[in-house]
Amino acid sequence: MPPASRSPASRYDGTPVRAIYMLERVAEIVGDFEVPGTFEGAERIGSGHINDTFAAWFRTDEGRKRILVQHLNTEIFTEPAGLMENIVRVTSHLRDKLSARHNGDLDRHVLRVIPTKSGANHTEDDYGLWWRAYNFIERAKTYDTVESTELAYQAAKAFGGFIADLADFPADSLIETLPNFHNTPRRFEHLANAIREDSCGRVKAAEQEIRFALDRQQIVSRLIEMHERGLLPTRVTHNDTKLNNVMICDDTGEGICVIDLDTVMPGLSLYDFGDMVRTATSRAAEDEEDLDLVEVELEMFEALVAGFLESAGGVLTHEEVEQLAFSGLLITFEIGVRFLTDYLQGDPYFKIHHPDHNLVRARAQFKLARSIEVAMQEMTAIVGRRLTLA
Ligand code: ADP
Ligand code: GN1
Ligand code: MG
Repeated sequence: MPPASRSPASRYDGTPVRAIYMLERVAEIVGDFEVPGTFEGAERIGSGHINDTFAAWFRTDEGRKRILVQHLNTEIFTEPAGLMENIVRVTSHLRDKLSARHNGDLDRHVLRVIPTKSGANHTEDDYGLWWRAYNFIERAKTYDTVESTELAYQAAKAFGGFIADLADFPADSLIETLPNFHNTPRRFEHLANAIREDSCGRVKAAEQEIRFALDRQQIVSRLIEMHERGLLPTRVTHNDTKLNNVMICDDTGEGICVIDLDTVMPGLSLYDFGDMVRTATSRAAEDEEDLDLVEVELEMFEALVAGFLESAGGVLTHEEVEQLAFSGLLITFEIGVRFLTDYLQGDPYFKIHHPDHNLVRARAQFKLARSIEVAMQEMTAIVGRRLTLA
């Protein structure tokens, strides 16, 4: 029996031994939750780098029903109780906001934590792993890569709506589930330490990427400094707004529900916009090896700006809007730095599918960052035009 989430196999997501092991755990814990019928089976879904996500289905009098069951990685999220409390409070706030506007099925628009039979918001299995369950959003899916400007627009509108709906939520009442999550200067320091230590002897293989990163120290502090000077407000933000963290409706193509709420905490709106630029301006995958395919598309960027301002424009300040283009560069660079650091340290954090995976991911982020640098004037002009229109 492999040990829990940090067995050597665990970093290679999808290995047969881990897949079977985790499915066994799902079958073991699913009955702890308020489930809709008789458990029939489960399958792993999604392509997240941190948690383990499963669809579990049940036989009921009205046919088959699914719920979402997820293992929360408590080696990364070391305060799981506070994290779940954050999610329960934020989703209930969103639900109140939505119910004032929608007559439709709220369960398609906001996550609902399914309680256990004893009323808790999670359960622990015999090995101490944390599990939670959510309503399953049917007739909708996530996209790992952006296929159209419409998709970019819809995703940005949904993430912008998330910020707008939480603008009146007291940010300081949430715990910081991962302190300094988007502290880019600190991420940069971690990289410098990993290079100095070279604990896995990988520095040599990553020389080019290291040089690219070290050459850009001058960009890392801009947003944090603006925040410290009071120019950018603290908000309740999502902090992990990659494209595949929003469910897109199969029928309408609309971004209907923001998911993956573990990192919802006080932050800057620009972190959220920046990660959309990273994941939804190039059609290439996050781990694309053909770097010629990794390139910012200005039409996608324009669609992101339009969608984000459509829903969040009413709450954003002038300074926030002015930094939209820069935020794309910063967050793309920051996530590249994190992938590179993880590679140098022997992949302790992100799940990987092959030994060089984090290096490949870092390379693609840096190529995209470079292409954003080149396009920065045009991107700034796109935002400027929107500002003039407003
Ligand atoms: P991770 O933190 O590992 O990225 P996510 O919460 O993003 O985990 O879930 C992984 C994937 O599972 C998502 O990209 C999405 O495709 C699917 N998923 C997550 N939550 C739901 C849900 N409530 N209903 C339907 N699918 C979901
Ligand atoms: C992780 O959990 P997931 O796959 O949605 C990571 C993000 C990174 C992203 C890169 C808690 O997101 O910060 O931007 O990978 N989440 C955490 O794809 O570290
Ligand atoms: Mg996710």
